[in-house]
Amino acid sequence: GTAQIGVSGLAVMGRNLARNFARHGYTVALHNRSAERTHELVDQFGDEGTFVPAESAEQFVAALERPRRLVVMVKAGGPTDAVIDQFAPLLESGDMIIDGGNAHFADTRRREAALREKGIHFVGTGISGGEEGALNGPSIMPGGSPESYQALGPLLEDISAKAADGSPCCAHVGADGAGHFVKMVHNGIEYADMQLIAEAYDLLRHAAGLEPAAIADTFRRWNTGRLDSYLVEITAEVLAHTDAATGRPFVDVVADEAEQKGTGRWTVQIALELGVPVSGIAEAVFARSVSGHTDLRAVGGRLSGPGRAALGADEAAAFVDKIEHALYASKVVSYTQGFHQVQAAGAEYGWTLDLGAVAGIWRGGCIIRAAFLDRITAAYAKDPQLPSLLADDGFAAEIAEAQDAWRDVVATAVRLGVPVPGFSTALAYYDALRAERLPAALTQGQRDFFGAHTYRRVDRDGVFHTLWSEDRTEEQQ
Ligand code: NBP
Repeated sequence: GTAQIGVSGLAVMGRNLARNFARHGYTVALHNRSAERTHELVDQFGDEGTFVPAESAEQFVAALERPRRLVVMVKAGGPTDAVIDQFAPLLESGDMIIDGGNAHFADTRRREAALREKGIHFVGTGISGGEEGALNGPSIMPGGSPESYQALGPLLEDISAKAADGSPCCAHVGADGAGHFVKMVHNGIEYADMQLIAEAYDLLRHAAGLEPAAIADTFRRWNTGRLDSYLVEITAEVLAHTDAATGRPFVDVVADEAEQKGTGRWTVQIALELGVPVSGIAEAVFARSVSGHTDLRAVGGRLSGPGRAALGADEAAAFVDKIEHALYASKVVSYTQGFHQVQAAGAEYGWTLDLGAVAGIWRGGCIIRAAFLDRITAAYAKDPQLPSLLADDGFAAEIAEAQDAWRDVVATAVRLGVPVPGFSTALAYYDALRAERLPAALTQGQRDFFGAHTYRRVDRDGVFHTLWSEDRTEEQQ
């Protein structure tokens, strides 16, 4: 075969990835379960590069140069297994299957182990950026073996987004499911970022008393500073938009029930299993869930609130700047938690991860792209063993500077009855890390009392139990 790469699964994502490869000068073999999509692609976009359409799996595999590189871009779950089962018997040792779908990393680990026995490299790859990114440059997070990256990396880096400094938003993340894991955490962080921005909007509107157009201007201004990011940019666009049918602000005619496809939920489920506190992402998932419970929210009419008016004009102007501090500090905390989760997964699954490189991959092409990610890369470059992003001097100093405003924003929100689960959980996490003593000591005492679960002491090594129902002497276990 002559094709350097093949794409099987030519719905929106696969079609655009295939075109992206072709536009970069690669010969691309094409395959889809139903051949119409294959023909459609060649009919519509055949002049963008060199395509080799295949009617069958056998033809597709034969069209590829060896070692073969097959990108699978089908619906995640059963369809991915079906396609693997179809191709695997036709492949040889050293060939590579790249799964660019939104697979659960545990499925990727299972598939990688099974194919490794046959000498086939299975490269679970997180791809972010939607349709537009697939065509013009996505953020690419490949897992799998380092050897496979040797053969695959140059092609993927070619078609990936480029950061402001020109470097590709693609790097080998780690073995087996590491790429899909990091993609999942990316989506969890995306949920948290969106929730924090939503809380800032809610306070700008209901505490500072601004209208959507003025709030759009505020986000536009923030987007020129340390909050410079794709999500803040589109927030301004959405808030500035007027509904054509009613002439009202668009944000006021949209039903206030947020939906989700599930990757945020996965992030939280796995964080619970790993024992990693990703409270910002969890609150973001729960906030969407609360918004969707119309039955619960109907009860709200009977629940009393503080009955406070918004802030006065003088106070409001200063409060706007404080919200920027609260948003930034909370964002630093949610990234801290997300990176902790990636780091913990690395230890659990034996991945060698470069956390600074992970931040680097997200600088372009994906939803959470932001100037701020350079700072994270720099923090890990300075100290690859950083136990937490909050241990970085730069971030610690910025939060120290922001914290008075942050506390004031949370306190004001609480006083006015505006829900800020993201801002407040981030602050609680920060204060918990700072605390010299946590009430967990009391929790341990209770656990020992009712369940003889034992405790450790601050002054001596060992495990202890107090005979609570007897004479309350202490036994060393
Ligand atoms: P879909 O997720 O809608 O899947 C459609 C493709 O899967 C078609 O090519 C279809 O073939 C094929 N397919 C199905 Br369904 N069942 C199959 C089976 N049993 N055997 C073989 N092929 C089968 O496509 P998409 O929206 O382009 O997404 C592709 C992947 O990319 C998904 O995993 C998705 O989650 C992910 N995605 C990522 C992003 C992002 O931003 N990263 C965005 C959107 C999607 P047919 O044409 O014959 O029906």
